[in-house]
Amino acid sequence: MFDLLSEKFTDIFSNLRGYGRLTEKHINDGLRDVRVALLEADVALPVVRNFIEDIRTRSLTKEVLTSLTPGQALIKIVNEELIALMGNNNEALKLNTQPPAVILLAGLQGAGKTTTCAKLGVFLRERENKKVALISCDVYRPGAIKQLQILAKENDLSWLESKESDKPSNIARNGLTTAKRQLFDVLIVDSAGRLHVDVEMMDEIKSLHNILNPIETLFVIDAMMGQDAINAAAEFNNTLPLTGSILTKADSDARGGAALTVKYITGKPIKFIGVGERSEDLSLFNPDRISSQILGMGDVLSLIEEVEKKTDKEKALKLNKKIKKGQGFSLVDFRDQLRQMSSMGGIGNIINKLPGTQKISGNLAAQINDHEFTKLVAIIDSMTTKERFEPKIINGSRKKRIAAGSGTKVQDINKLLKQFNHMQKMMKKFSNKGGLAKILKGAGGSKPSGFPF
Ligand SMILES: Nc1nc2c(ncn2[C@@H]2O[C@H](COP(=O)(O)OP(=O)(O)OP(=O)(O)O)[C@@H](O)[C@H]2O)c(=O)[nH]1
Ligand SMILES: [Mg+2]
Repeated sequence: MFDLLSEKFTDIFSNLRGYGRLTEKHINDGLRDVRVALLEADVALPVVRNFIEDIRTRSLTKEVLTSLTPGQALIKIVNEELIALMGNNNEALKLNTQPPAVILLAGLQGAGKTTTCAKLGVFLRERENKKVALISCDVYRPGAIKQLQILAKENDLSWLESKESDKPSNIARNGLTTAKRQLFDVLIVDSAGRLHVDVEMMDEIKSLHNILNPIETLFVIDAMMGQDAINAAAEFNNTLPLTGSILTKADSDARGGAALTVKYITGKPIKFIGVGERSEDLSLFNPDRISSQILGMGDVLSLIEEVEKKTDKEKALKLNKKIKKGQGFSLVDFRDQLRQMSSMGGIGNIINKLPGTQKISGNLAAQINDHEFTKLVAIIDSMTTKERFEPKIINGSRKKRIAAGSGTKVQDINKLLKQFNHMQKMMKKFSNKGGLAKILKGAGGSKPSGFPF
């Protein structure tokens, strides 16, 4: 996702960071590159123009030009402007109405409407505890109704019957009555794919909207379709009182233009983002997270969440206490941390999410593969308890014994002890501040300062 922009932005900013002081020329050159990158990513021209001008105005101030870290100051501005462009915060679905709250999905053919109906159904059931029903008004594409029925069944969602021989307006009317009678909280309505230039079909969706009076009317937009989808968004927005969009197939799109353009064109926020074909592949659209990804800051937020989720809180607390008490960070603690990192999908996974590492992650991940983890754990396993708590007693002959026991070489033992020493120092420094999650939060360079590797 957003790989193209992320790569370009990383390059542009690493160039700018190279200057001690930024001049007006540096900024203008940088902005020219940003402009090209955005256009290549399929961001609509008026959006690009405004965006660049806003950034230019804000960056040519004394504050940025005389800043000691002008590159950082500029990134901060770009980050803020990107977030504003996408709508600042995630806008939740509004379902606060007399039930059933109707959600109508509309969009071009193949955009992902039917798939998204099921994803939304699962999301609302799991996250909001809603009793959800799905219904299809797509009587045009053979098999479309069946497709929704199968998805409903697979996901254990209620499906209200509709027939290809029936009129969409009838289906809508009857569906609404049934959903009311059966006390569903939410009714998600799938509609046929249509071209925005097809007057008859656009009239049809308008009349479906009138019948259903949905509280949410969402435009489903395929991230891969680029400019065409953007033009369609404008037309759908003219026809229907859209309340937002859902961006699909973001997992397969490297450019990200739609994410940056839709809000500007329709004035309505993107509420969700589809990131795969499975029913659980739907996330809330968070402008700040998307911006971090685009700026090559990695998906630090989700990494922190992951660390917090996976880190054994009790062990971490115990460790913190112990270090505070002056008992120090032992090789046993180190082994625990290694195992935890391993359970988070290995160092490759962690590094991928760290700031500025997208470009090098392939290399790094290969160098520090998970084999390395296993090796380090094996070495610690081969030590005696005394050695684990007092590594300074590990002399030459002990090293030979440990190496033989763990199937490694004496150099490996030396390397581990060095890494451990480093880690121990870092731990001392950070133990008062909350452990690994905090170390990662503070990461600003190409690798977290607390990593021993
Ligand atoms: N990779 C990926 N594929 C998706 C996503 N959403 C939908 N798809 C795929 O896109 C294709 C079309 O999805 P549908 O849900 O049938 O699209 P639709 O808008 O209902 O299509 P019509 O009813 O024919 O207009 C299917 O193969 C889906 O699996 C997504 O977020 N990521
Ligand atoms: Mg469909």
